[in-house]
Amino acid sequence: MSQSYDTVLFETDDKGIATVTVNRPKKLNALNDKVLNELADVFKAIQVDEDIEAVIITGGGDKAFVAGADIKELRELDNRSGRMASQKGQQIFQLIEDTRRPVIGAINGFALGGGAELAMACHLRIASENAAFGLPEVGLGLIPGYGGTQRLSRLLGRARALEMILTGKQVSADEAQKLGLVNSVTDGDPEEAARELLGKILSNGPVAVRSAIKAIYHSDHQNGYQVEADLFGELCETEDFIEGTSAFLEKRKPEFKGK
Ligand code: CO8
Repeated sequence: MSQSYDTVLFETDDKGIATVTVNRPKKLNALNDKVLNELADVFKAIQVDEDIEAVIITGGGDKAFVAGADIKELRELDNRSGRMASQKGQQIFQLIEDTRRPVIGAINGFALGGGAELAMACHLRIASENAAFGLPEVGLGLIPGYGGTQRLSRLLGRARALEMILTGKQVSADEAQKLGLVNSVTDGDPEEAARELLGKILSNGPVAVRSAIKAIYHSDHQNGYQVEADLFGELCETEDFIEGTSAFLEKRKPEFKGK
C-alpha cells in the first residue's frame, strides 16, 4: 500500500513494514514546513494503524538523509515564531519517538542539523558508509531546536554532545558508530540492512517488543522501574507469553499473534 504526499513517500509492504521517505532530493531533503506537516500526518496515521509492525525512515535520492531544517525558511523567524517553530518540530519528533513499534532510521547520506535530530528521534539508526552526521547550527548563529541538545546528550553523554554541538563538526559514519550515534554501518543499502534487522526483531513477541520500547524510553524518567514492573506484569497475561514459553518448553518455534 502506498499513500502520496508532496514531499514524503509513505509505503507499507506485506510484512507490515512502513517506509517513510523524506523526498525533496533537489534540496537534499531539507525540512521545510510542508515536510514537517506531512511527517506529522504520516506518523499520526501510523499510530492508529494496527497493521503496521515497524517503520523505516530514510531520505530520497542518493546524497542525503536530511540536510537539516530549510535554511531559507529559518531566515524569516523572529523570537516568537522561532520558539513556536522549535516547539512544533519537537512535538513532531516526539510523536515519532513515541511510536510503539520499532522505528529505524536508514541514514543514506548527510544527516545534518534537523536531519541528525530526525535520525536521533528514531529508535535505532543504520548508516551507509557515505553518511555524515553533524549539528552545524552554531555556525548559523543558532542551536539545535528539534530536541537535538537533549537527545544527543542522552545518546553520547554531555561532554561529547557539547563537543559536537559547540564545534558544529561533521563526523563520518564510522566515527558516529564509535560515538554510539548509530547502531551499525553497512557497505550496502541501509534500508535493506534495516529490513534485515527488523526480520530479527519482528520474529519476537510483538507485544513484548512494544513494551520493551516503552520501558527503555522511561529510563529517562523517575518512574522507569515502576513502568518496567507494570509492563512485565501485563505481559504475563498475554497469549504471546503463553506461546513463547510453551514453544521453548516444547522445543519448537513460537507462533506469536501479537495478543
Ligand atoms: N536548507 C535549505 N536548502 C538546503 C539545505 C538546507 N538545510 N541543505 C541543502 N540545501 C539546498 C542547497 O541550497 C542547494 O539548493 P540549490 O541547488 O537551489 O542551490 C541544494 O540543496 C543542494 O545543496 P548544495 O549545492 O549545497 O550541495 P553540496 O553537495 O555542495 O553540499 C551540504 C551539501 C554540505 C550538505 C550543503 O548543502 C550544506 O551545508 N547544507 C546545509 C547544512 C546545514 O547547515 N544544516 C543545518 C540547518 S539548521 C537546522 O537544521 C536547524 C534545526 C532546528 C530548527 C528548529 C526551529 C525551526
